[in-house]
Amino acid sequence: MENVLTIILGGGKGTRLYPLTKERSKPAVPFAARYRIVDIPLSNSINSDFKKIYVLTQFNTASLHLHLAQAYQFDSFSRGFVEILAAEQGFSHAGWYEGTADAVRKNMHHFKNQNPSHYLILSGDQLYRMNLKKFLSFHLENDADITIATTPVRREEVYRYGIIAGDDTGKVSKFWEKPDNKEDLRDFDSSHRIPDIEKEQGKKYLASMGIYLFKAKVLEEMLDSNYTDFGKEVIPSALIDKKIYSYIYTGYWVDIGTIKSFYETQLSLATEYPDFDLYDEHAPIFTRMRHLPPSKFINTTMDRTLTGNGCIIKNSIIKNSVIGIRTIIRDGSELEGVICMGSDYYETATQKENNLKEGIPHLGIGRHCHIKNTIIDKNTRIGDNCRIGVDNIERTDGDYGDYYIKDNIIIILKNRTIASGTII
Ligand code: ADQ
Ligand code: ADP
Repeated sequence: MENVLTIILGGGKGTRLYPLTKERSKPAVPFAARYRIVDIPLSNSINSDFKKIYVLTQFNTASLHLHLAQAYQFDSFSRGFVEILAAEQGFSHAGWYEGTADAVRKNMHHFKNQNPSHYLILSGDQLYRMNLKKFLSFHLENDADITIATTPVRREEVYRYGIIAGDDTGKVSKFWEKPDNKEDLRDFDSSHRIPDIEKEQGKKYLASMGIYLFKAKVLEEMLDSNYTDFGKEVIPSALIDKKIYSYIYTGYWVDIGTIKSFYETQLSLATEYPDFDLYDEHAPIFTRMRHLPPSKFINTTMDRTLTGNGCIIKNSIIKNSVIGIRTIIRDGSELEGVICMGSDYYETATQKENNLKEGIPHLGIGRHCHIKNTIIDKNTRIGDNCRIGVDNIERTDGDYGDYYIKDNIIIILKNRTIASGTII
């Protein structure tokens, strides 16, 4: 019986999702109205029956801790657990995890206590649904030391990935971490292994998905050295004397670790027939059960929109948007292409009276606002008559205090207030 430990890489010092990660760790970033990003790799692992899971993150936040503790409870017979290992709480060291392999190494003695047969390494910021049990079977059948999950990509995408070359059995002979688009990739043409349907779309190369299976002893021994990164160091050096195989996955797989892809992927989930199915009951995405009231829409038009529970929306028009838990949208507002993360709480009548006295907008979105192309983080107050992302004005990427513009998308920061009448 294999004893597989799943390790979810929950983000480096990286700033790709900043400012959504300004006050929370990456795994805790809210996703698709009711989830958090970490729910995706966790659900893939649990649905594949790998229930011993560590989440490696640079720092822990109240929200991540609460979310994991409440959402992922296993019965006492399953021996399952989900544990956060934050860099700041390391055992024999202080400071950040320097890279993906460093993050694993710094917790290795913790993992060894579990006496695993294999380590399954998953990236923390990808949307996909994969049967990881099949991945393990492939690894075992080949008696591989390391198996890399790969997916077919086009020439113009190779610079973003580790590209592999190998024979018909899947044995890897070469690995190139993020080759330049101009490099000579003749030796990396994997057409002979790629299914026709993918080849017809011009996909001739096999990209590492950053998902790896290691024989436990192999990883433990390799991390005795000072490698800091899997793609840059561990995999290339393993090619010398380890048996590496590549497993081909051709389903939906998207990196949601940048603001642009985070935004676009969620809006695509709100369309009628998205490529990723949130409604697949055989492999659900798990999340924390909240005891929230239903959402209520009064005289409101909703089109291609996902909503969480506990929202109240009145006299508004919402198009292709994601409306998170406890979102309040007041009279006469129009939203299109907006990801609104919602709130952690509702305001009481007394708090609202105080808001009026102090001239502060209520929590949520005010009256007659017009908002497009924006991510609104949690617990924000947007006053009345705001126009955000609507007017044809010049917007340059940058930090503007209460909001950022990144990849051309406006991001209103958590807990901030946007005064009535603001135009962005
Ligand atoms: P990258 O996309 O560059 O390449 P990387 O920055 O190594 O990915 O991050 C991989 C995962 O680890 C991400 O989920 C990230 O958040 C997390 N992570 C990064 N640094 C971390 C740290 N210090 N501590 C904890 N978690 C951390 C990798 C491979 C490529 C492959 C792509 C596929 O190197 O070969 O093609 O992933 O996306
Ligand atoms: P996130 O990472 O989601 O932005 P936090 O780390 O701030 O969130 O933690 C959010 C949790 O804190 C929520 O689940 C909520 O219960 C609680 N919380 C935060 N702010 C308040 C508040 N003003 N009133 C009541 N509860 C709050």
